[in-house]
Amino acid sequence: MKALVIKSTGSWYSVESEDGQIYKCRIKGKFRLDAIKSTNPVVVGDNVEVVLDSDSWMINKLYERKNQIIRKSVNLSKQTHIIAANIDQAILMITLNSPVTTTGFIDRFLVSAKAYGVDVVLFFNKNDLYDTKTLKQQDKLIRIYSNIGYKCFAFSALNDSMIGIKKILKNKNNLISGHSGVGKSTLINKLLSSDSIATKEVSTTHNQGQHTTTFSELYRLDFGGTIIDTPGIKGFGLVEIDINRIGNYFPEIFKYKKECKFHNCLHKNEPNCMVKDAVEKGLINENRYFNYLSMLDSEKSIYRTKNH
Ligand SMILES: Nc1nc2c(ncn2[C@@H]2O[C@H](COP(=O)(O)OP(=O)(O)O)[C@@H](O)[C@H]2O)c(=O)[nH]1
Ligand SMILES: [Mg+2]
Ligand SMILES: [Zn+2]
Repeated sequence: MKALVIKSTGSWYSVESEDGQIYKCRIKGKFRLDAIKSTNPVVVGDNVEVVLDSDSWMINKLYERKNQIIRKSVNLSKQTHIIAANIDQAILMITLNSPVTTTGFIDRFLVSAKAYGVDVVLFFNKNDLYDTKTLKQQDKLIRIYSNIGYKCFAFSALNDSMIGIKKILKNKNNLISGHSGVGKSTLINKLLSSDSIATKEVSTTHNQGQHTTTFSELYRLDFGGTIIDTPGIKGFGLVEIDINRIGNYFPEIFKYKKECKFHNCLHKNEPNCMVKDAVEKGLINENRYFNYLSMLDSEKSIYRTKNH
């Protein structure tokens, strides 16, 4: 029977069959050995085949993934942790304050998503809390990110109707990320119809004192599509990235770099750099450029450089 993995604790997997039944499963031992080098061979968003093995359900086949989002390994071991699979769109939830989301964090998230080929939509939440000055600051950010092609939405998950938001999420497999406390669970609760099983699960999680769990969880949207909550994950990181490619993942740097004198220009101090030129002319946002430079520096030690 074909099913969708909606939750995983590492040893137990909740899967949903096509007729909406939920089963608790384990992985067949042999299958584990065949799996890729990862701490978790089967993840939320995976399509799997399950069979009844004596009296318990077992996952015995993993269907090919469209994509997978990997968390940067914390230690230096080669093992990776896969956050979710088969994602159409990533939502980054941002709050200007309570808590603060920095542009450094946003830009790192956007770079990672671009590298995975996953589109990102920016949700600016908690607009009911902001004073005029903060709203202006938010407008400025929205202008910067809209200008380089990202869809941005500002709202209050607590007070606003979610009609526009539903259109964005509809019929897609969405992953929602962002700092703890920005309102991800609040939004998901509001999106789920009150009679769905998932709502109960969300509110149970919620009642546990908003503790961040380590596991992603998938919810089916009754208007079409799914949304994966990624609690405790501060954005996703890349396991490996070529330092020369970081600029490609900033759309505005990508646009100007073709005219740089050197094809391998890193847009730091090289002569005739059209990216730096565009920054000076105000065509590229200075703050985004600084975030790019700081990624170059900090990533050097983390990301392996190829061809060097
Ligand atoms: N004022 C205000 N509070 C919100 C809004 N959205 C969420 N919150 C509150 O922010 C806190 C954290 O929300 P939660 O959904 O648990 O955040 P998560 O960690 O991202 O899942 C809760 O107390 C929510 O009630 C909003 O739009 N406005
Ligand atoms: Mg939450
Ligand atoms: Zn350059």
